[in-house]
Amino acid sequence: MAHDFPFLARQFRTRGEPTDIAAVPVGHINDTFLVATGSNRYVLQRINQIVFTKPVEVMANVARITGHIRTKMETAAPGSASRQLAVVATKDGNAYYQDAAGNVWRMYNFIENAVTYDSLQSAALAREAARMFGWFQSMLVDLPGPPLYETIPGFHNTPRRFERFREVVKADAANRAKDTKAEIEFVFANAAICHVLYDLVKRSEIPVRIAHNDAKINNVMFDTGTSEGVCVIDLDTVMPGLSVYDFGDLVRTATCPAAEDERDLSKVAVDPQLFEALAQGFIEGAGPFLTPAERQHLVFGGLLITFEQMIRFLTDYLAGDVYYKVHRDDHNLDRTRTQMKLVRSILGQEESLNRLVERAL
Ligand code: GN1
Ligand code: MG
Repeated sequence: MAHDFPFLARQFRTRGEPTDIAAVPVGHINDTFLVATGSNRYVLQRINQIVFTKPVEVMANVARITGHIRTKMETAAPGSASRQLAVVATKDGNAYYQDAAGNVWRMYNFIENAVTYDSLQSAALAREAARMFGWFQSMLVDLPGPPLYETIPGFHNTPRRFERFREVVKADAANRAKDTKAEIEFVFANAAICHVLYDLVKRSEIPVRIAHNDAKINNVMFDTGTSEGVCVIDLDTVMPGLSVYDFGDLVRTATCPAAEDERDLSKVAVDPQLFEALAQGFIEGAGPFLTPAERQHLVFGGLLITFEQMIRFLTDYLAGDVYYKVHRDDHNLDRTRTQMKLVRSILGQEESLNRLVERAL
């Protein structure tokens, strides 16, 4: 589908007229474009409405979150406030533009002199990334007003994800179950992982707060000069969640230098040094408000989120690649296998990783 990008870019209150627009091939969900106006750059995104069925609620959340963080930063660290994400309004003053075909577009400021990484090898960066996600949660503990919308209902409801997995295996719509027997068996054998945090929430033994819920390593930006964390991005799933989900997503994406879709599984394992740096950084950022139950479940958060991600990739593979963007044959299967390997790696080191958390505390 061809979009009229010059027209779309002109709907927003940019400084200067848009001159260049280029696609940026990032993310598994939304479509992202870079808009330049000569003096300034912006990020234009089309929200994936199959995934986010209520984009208006997404943008209502995003406007509240970015506004709150900016306001706090203006007092706490004025120099950094302008390097936080901000929604660029449309010329009509809205947080998004809906085109004639119903697509929902939004624009952010582009954060200059900052980079993201898809994976890490540096303990210093791992520590800084985790500190940033802890900081991000801490910024939102006092968000005023009603709870944020649940932009994807049941996003980390792992028991429900498991039930859906079970149905998809049964239906086997793409006739792929025969090629993934080992992976399917692994999910069934480890199904008990799915219920642990869910049950703690039900018994009110672990607090539901505002979490990022997609705390992948590539959703934090670092300054190109100092390597310090600048801001947290990709805010569509910021909503009620558990603190340890975010730590868990960092364990999943920042403790192993291999890519999420690496085919050589010998490269896929949790590196305890990177893990220790993560634990230190997260405790530095979020430590002041973490409850004992949250502290005790940091490693488990890594296990849960990685296992959930394995289930999600395998579910999508079995369903015929309907959710995640895929760029090659069996892409979701390759992703499934890296996650499975990581789950094994966490299970194999659970005790020693827990000791590293205790040491960091
Ligand atoms: C998706 O688009 P991206 O890469 O930031 C997904 C996450 C997954 C991740 C796996 C809304 O995030 O939940 O963990 O892929 N986002 C959504 O890499 O489903
Ligand atoms: Mg992202």
